[in-house]
Amino acid sequence: MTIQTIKTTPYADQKPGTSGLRKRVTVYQQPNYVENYIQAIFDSLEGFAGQTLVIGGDGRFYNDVAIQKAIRIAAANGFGKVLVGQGGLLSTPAASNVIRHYKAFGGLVLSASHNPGGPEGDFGIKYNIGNGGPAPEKITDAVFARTKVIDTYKTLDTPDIDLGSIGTQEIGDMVVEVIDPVKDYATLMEQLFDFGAIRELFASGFRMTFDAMHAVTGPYAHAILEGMLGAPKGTVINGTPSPSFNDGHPDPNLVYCKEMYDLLMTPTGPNFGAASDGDGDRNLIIGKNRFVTPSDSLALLAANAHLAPGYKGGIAGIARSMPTSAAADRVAEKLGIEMHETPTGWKFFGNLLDAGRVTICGEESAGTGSNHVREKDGLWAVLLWLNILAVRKQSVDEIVREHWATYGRNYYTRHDYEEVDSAIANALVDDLRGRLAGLPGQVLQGLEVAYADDFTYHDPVDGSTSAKQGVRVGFKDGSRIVVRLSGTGTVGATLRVYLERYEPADGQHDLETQAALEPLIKLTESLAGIKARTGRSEPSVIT
Ligand code: VG1
Ligand code: CO
Repeated sequence: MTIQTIKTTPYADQKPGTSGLRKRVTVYQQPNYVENYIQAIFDSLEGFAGQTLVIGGDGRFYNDVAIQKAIRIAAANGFGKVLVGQGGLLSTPAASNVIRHYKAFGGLVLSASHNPGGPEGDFGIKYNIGNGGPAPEKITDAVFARTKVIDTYKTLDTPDIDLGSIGTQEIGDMVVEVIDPVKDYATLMEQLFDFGAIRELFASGFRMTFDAMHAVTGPYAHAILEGMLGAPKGTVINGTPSPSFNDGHPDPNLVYCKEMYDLLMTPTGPNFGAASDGDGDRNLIIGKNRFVTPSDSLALLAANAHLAPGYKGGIAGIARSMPTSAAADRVAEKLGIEMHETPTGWKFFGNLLDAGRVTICGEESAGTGSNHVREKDGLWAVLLWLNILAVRKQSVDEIVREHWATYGRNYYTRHDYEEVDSAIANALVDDLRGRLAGLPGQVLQGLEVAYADDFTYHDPVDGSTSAKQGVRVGFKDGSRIVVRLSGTGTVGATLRVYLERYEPADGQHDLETQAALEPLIKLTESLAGIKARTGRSEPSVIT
């Protein structure tokens, strides 16, 4: 079989964002769009000849087409082997595990995560390195530079590979092995958690609902929760992956999981509700009468991780993205362990995890994970919660309240303004940036500004610097406003406003979140003029 070298012309818009290259499917369907991007990735890497590449995706529309292209390009570029999930499926954390477990050179994760799918929806490609985590900026910058000048790509002229059955095939000089997408991941979970205790919990009548949102976690949740852990059939809902996510929005938040939230607020509902996103790396946690914010969940998981066998020796440290609330910081302080604040996106946690400086990481955007892989992991978070509930024999609400009574409560919300005109959004953030220097010391609506800056991260492991990661204004009382633009949207700009206010351990823990944050909401408007500039009367999504 001969390797073909095909002439191509560059696209100007292949700049990877917070988590890979996300675009409308119609953009990806342009001639050579996928080929250019994958070839640009390979052109930016060295030393993969004869090595293994992992490929898998969340099963969304165009997954099947892009995987076939990726396999051919990998073969033509000299990879020795491709490991691909059966049916082209691998959740993002499972892909990370497969890369690590089989010591692959890296992997391609095909997903646009929580963005809608289908022919009119979004698609995405992300490259992960040998530690199983998203490529660091050094690589994504090199890939973008390469996409701007690429003029050829390599491929093979072969029929499509059958991804339906497990086993080994050959294409050119490369081996393609189709693997069970769930097995290795389930084994890893069994090592980390006390499955016996969780089985007993279900056997005792504890009931949960897990919403897989018609996305990739369905097969994982069926196998682990209903299979290995004995949860009753029907515990997992929407558990069959669909290329369009059943025309839904696979984002596990209170907007798209409203029905489950309502169910958990009724006396006859289950004890526990959880959901995961399109590619299986996010989690939503709701106990009976208690929604747990992702920032609180990070703090709670860190404080209780030692109850699970995989973390019984304690945790080395915690990392959170900058916009995530400081709730976890208080846990780290009490445990006397390292605490790190990184820019948004999982790629910034990789170095800290590899260096053994942190064990648990999290983001306010419903992402939590640990050193077991190098991605955030939705089902992992659900299983750690279950393990904690099984050991503590308390309800989610009781555990949350005890936590606040110990550490205080960080009231927290995020307001998103989606599909804002990019020029308006950029000007808004630029103007805010321009005024930061004058803010410290000023008293705004009764709150004194302690600091105001645009977050710059200095990676303590490799010494790299990432600037302009979000505007933050902190106040003397611990309150904070953060404003940044999303790096995962595909249309216009998404403006994210993150608001936080601290109430001490003996303070008021029962306020309604939006009411508790109302003064900060007003203050943000007077500082940034979002409503006036965007013409929006309210956020598109409040989480
Ligand atoms: C968002 C979240 C961020 C998360 C990223 C990828 O990025 O804020 O915390 O890591 O999505 O998650 P942004 O740039 O849009 O704010 V996923 O589950 O979409 O891979
Ligand atoms: Co995701």
